[in-house]
Amino acid sequence: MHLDHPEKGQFRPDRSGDVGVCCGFLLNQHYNPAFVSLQMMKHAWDNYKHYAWGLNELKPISKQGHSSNLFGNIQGATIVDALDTLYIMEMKEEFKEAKEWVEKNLDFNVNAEISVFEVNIRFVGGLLSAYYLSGEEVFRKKAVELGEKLLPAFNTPTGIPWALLNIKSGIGRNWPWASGGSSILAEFGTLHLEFVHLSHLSGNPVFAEKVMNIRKVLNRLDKPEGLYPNYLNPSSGQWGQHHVSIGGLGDSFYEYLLKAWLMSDKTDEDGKKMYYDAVQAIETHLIRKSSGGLTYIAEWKGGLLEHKMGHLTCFAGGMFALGADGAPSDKTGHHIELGAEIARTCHESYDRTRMKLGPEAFRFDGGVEAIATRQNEKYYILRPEVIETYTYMWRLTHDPKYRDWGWEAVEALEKHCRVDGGYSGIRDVYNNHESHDDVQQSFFLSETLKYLYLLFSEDDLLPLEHWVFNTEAHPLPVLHKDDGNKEENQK
Ligand code: DMJ
Repeated sequence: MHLDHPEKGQFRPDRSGDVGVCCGFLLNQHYNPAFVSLQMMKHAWDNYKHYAWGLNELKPISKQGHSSNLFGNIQGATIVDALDTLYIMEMKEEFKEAKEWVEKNLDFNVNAEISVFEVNIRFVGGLLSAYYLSGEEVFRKKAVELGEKLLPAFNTPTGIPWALLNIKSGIGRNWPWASGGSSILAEFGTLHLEFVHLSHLSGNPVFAEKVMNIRKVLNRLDKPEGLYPNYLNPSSGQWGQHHVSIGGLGDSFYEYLLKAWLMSDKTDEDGKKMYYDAVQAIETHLIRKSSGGLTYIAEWKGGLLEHKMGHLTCFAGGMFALGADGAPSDKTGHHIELGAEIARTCHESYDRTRMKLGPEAFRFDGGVEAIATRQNEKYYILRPEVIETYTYMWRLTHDPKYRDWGWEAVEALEKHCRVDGGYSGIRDVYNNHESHDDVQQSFFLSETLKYLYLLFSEDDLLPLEHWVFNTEAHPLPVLHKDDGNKEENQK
């Protein structure tokens, strides 16, 4: 059976269709793509609720809860991560039950070592968005309470926070695998948006001060070739290994420089300069074109290039396009073009697999282009970055191919990832048969399905002039300067 191509034109969810026929393959003639994304959300949510309610994530094959040590014993990651998606999709009953769970059960008074980054982007970000969308005080209170719990992470000689923190004892440390005891660029560099909003909502400047200090430390340091290494020691204030990546370990640091500037209503000149300078260095040293004409972003290891691009790196297409508007005047079109080229490369990485879902990493060497060559890079764990880039590209260009590509991803997700008990990642996207990893990641609900829904909705649903999405796709409002936020934006 095959899914018909969706009719173009009306992309608001159409609730008049017969929902009952919507399972696995969506056979309803009256559907539209946004409605399909909503049905996917319903399937993911209903199964989580049925089999793993209150736990962090769902194992959709074994139909039980899945716990990740990223959140210590804080519970309910899927609920908090999904709150805003439920709200945006107008799943009112589900939002209500999620809110009640947060009120009664979300508890941060636990003896738990957590990842500061993961808890910030999923829990703080999820609560902040839920507050801004719904106006429900409980979300604001919980976000600020959790933000306060994270503050001891900054108790290091430089103020660069630890990666891991016990939120009861306040004792922090770094990942044992990180070069020279370093903190990770994409982790300490991905707190800015949420912490600025925590200050805004609590009236307590301490949150914004902590993240502005990270900026200061970074600005004092020499950068090799203008690039930011992934590792920085929080005690010595020196870089660790000179590895640079726009994918894992580096990615959202760059995203947050741009978005900090956008979220400040374009008053955060420092963030703006850091972003455009970094993009310049990335273009010079990391971006390459394959002989087959595909633009990719390589990884940099002490001056040598590894011609590999991660699925995570694919978010950069959307970032370049989003930043095009502020680029130096002769570069605006160029940044949009760069976004389009990265989107095309990432689409190729999907198209060149058997399942039409992208691998974790793909290479441009040894005679291949945009294909994973190592077995341990062939998996797909329901990640959002490629769909995220399609969504930005659609919003910023209205080229219909981005909706077509998004629809291809919907078909592939329905065919290979949807199982009775929810949605599962896949171990090898080049294989004929699915081997499921049995995890429904919380970011599938917060990001992948939200970006799909936005891709197929009108532009006035969370317009980009008024909202920035944190790296977990939680929308945060732009702090407009005419609302008296100027001072805060410049702290
Ligand atoms: C998400 O938690 C966030 O997007 C993060 O920035 C990177 N990884 C995952 C999704 O792939």
